[in-house]
Amino acid sequence: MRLSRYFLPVLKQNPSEAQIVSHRLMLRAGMIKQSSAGIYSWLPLGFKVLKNIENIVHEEQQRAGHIPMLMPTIQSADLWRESGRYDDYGEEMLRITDRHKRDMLYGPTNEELITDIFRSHVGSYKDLPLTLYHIQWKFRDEIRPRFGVMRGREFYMKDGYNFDLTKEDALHAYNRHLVSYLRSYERMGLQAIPMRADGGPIGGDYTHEFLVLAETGESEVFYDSAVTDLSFGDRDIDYDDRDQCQAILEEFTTKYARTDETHDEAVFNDVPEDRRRVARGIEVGQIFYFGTKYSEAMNAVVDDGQGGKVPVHMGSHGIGVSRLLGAIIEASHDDKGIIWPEGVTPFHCGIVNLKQGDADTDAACETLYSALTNAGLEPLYDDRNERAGGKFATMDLIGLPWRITVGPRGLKNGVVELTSRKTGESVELSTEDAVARVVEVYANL
Ligand code: P5A
Repeated sequence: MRLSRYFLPVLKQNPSEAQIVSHRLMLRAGMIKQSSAGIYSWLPLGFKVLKNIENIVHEEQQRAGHIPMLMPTIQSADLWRESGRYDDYGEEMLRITDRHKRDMLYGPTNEELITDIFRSHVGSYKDLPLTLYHIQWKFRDEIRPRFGVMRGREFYMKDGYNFDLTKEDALHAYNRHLVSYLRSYERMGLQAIPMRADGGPIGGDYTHEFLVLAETGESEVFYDSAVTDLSFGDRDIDYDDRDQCQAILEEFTTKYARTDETHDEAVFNDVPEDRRRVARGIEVGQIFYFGTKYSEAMNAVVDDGQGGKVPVHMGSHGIGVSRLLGAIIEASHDDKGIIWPEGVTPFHCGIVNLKQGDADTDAACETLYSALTNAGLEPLYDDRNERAGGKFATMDLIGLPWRITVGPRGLKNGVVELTSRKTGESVELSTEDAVARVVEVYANL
């Protein structure tokens, strides 16, 4: 993409409404624009990152054997009356009446809708196990939407639902989700720690939240600092291997890590004192096992192969896709702007032409642009007639992990400059070597 033809409405001033750095930087970098409280338009740069995050989630869910689909945002109130949650959900639910005076709602989550789909089409244990998921907009009429996309009213969520014959099978589904979530967050450059939590309006008492540690996080968390040494890394996972998935769950959840809802001071005090931490975190996902809560209420039963009919065991599993943009920025920025992890960056590499209109720098930039594009990467070429300082400031603000700077002086010596956004380190290389270096970085992801 050439910046002269893109739509990147960066702000020079710090927007006064933004209280935390991620919100401020998303506004300044022209990623989002508020349309009303807690509801945002996703401008091109923000939309690109949102899609990158969504792609990682899709890939990892399908790797785990979970099946993508799409359900609507607007749901009928009748299903929610069946489960009993229509009244329970309270003012967070946005209720709508259609022209025929039917009660509708903008879905805050989809347990009812998916259970209805399941009971309409599945009647036998032979069709289990089954895990369906979608990535779709949700609406929760939060009393205090704040921090930009972090606590929105309209937000983008991946929600998956497992249907199993037995509790044991459903717990394996739970473990598969935990493993696939750990992989997903790491691909986004994040450490998200699973912590014992509370079921809230979704239900069940076996649930973990995934938290990214950050001072601006809304949740208070208590943990053994040894959990921060754990990393998922590059492992071969067989998602059908129950023992392997169970072992990973134990590896990541045995040490003390809980949100304030489930915190138990007596148990916490068993952690060696120098490892006890009280901090704040951003909840980027949550997994639940709630057994037969919805299947009993909504009569989602299967024939069990022994002449009986039994309600299925279920769980639901969510990732806050739009919230993740905020969480990643909270975890990765400096005073100049965002520092995108390579896994989610909107463009792979920036190209800065220090002397637009100079035949040699223009030609070198064009060469770089096509070489990177031909290698399957997306460069962002700042080809505007702007001062170098302004171009650098924009690149730093929008946080591309790599920048290639092209100027007449370097070209005389046959070099361009390759700079890492994260470390600030620069090296002088030939154009070919600069391209090769960037290509190699992304090939190793
Ligand atoms: C699990 C999937 C559920 O709704 N039902 C379907 C279950 N879980 S949850 O924890 O309530 O939400 C899942 C994730 O969505 C994100 N999230 C939000 N993001 C932005 N703004 C909000 N107002 C908001 N509310 C929830 C969180 O990341 C949460 O973990």
